[in-house]
Amino acid sequence: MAGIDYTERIPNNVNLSEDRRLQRALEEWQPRFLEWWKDMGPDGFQAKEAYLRTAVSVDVQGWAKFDYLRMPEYRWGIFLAEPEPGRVIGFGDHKGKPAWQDVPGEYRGVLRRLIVTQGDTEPASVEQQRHLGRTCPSLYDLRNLFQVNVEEGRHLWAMVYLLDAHFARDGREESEALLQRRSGDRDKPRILGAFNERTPDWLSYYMFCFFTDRDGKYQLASLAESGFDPLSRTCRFMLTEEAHHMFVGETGVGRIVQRTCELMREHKTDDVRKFGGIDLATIQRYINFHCSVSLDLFGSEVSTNAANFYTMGLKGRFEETKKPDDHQLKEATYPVVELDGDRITTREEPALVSLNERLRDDYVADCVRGLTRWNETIKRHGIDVELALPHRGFHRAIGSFAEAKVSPDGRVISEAEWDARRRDWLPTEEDQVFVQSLMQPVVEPGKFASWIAPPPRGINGKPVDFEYVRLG
Ligand code: BYC
Repeated sequence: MAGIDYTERIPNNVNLSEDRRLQRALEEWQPRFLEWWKDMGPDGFQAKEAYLRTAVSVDVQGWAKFDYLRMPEYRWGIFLAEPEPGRVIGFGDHKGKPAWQDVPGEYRGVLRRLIVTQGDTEPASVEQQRHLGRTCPSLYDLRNLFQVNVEEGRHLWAMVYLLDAHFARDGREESEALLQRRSGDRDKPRILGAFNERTPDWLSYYMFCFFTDRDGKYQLASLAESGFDPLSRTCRFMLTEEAHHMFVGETGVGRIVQRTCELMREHKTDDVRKFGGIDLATIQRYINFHCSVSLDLFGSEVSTNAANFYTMGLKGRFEETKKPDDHQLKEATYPVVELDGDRITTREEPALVSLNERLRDDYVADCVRGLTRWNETIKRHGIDVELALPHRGFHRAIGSFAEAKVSPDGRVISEAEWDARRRDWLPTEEDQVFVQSLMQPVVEPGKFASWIAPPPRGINGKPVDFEYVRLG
């Protein structure tokens, strides 16, 4: 098992003690990170003990241990997946050459930008979720929120390590700036749109974990293919932690759907609001919102940036090495759904500039799998409603659809129709006020809020009524 050195101030498996310069840079950054965590991390719970998992190895078997700890004492550290001996670059112009252990000089700016964009999302999500603890639907859910938060903190460390280790002074400045930007701040916002949206309630939180963390999975998987080996190894290990975040999202929404169905059956009505549940129509509007802002995170359908990242060997496709083609894509084409006046058409575009769309397609297929499971729950209750993903052109702010108004079922519509129907499609102020009204904390072990079903099992073999966070 590849161990992590916990005797260091910064646990790591990168021999930090042998690199004095890097050690100094990270040790200078660490107190500022902790200050940021105290200011912007989970509000009101810094002194409470939570039952959290901490990475202790990068081996897939037995990589984490569970224990009670206070979040500021979490051992944030630097863990890279084990190196693959003889790894070569898998795609683009440098395909077949040895993977880079140092930043290739000509790609320095582009690579730094990619790492900073990835890094910026991590603290952003912690900031977005800062106030949720106070309205937790159970101790089980509270613990899961904190687990996700500390791991996003560690993912920030992962990117800061790359910046400090490989980009000298520029890297240190970027590391500092990652702690300066703030989600939703008008003057110093986070870089990508979805990370400046609010996450004011737990329905939004679970939607965020389902849709937005899943963008994280696909972006990290593409960066895990990178020819820059330290980035690849870092992202490979981050994906291990990321899987739990999507579990939290999928099961969180799934449990809300289940509770709604139970209330619908019990009271023989669609209108479960008066019984303390969230009606399926509201859940659908939240899906429409979170799905559309997350689709924006993939960038434009046709993107020379994406083509360049690939040709340079910096960012591959999802499961690049498993694809049976030439991994250069100079002649290939890819079908891209585009806006053509007031119609939506599919056009063959050069594959290289279509890489964002291709990744978005992989992502959508993965989202559909989750939705299918929620719909199975609805069906099991004998209810004739299906939740659906909105059309990819719906409510977009990035890419060709940003210019148009598109209905969730994929029709290009007039501004007037959009204005008239918008309330049916996106969460309304009333929806938000209603959902907010349900957000009353439930903190007795084993008890759950009225609007969410308990999970079938607890964490790490513990029972559902385990005291996941000690509030006493
Ligand atoms: N918002 O050719 P374009 C995660 C900018 S989530 C604002 O369309 P490109 C996590 C773009 O930067 C994963 N701006 O797109 C989840 C560019 O600006 P410049 C995060 C946007 O460059 C939950 C211009 O528009 N990781 O880990 O091919 C919790 C034209 O760009 C947006 C990454 O994103 C937007 N939505 O692709 C915690 C991976 N979209 O250069 C964590 C790294 C585009 O003209 N990033 N723009 O000034 C990338 O690979 C790429 O930057 C993007 C954009 C895929 C985001």
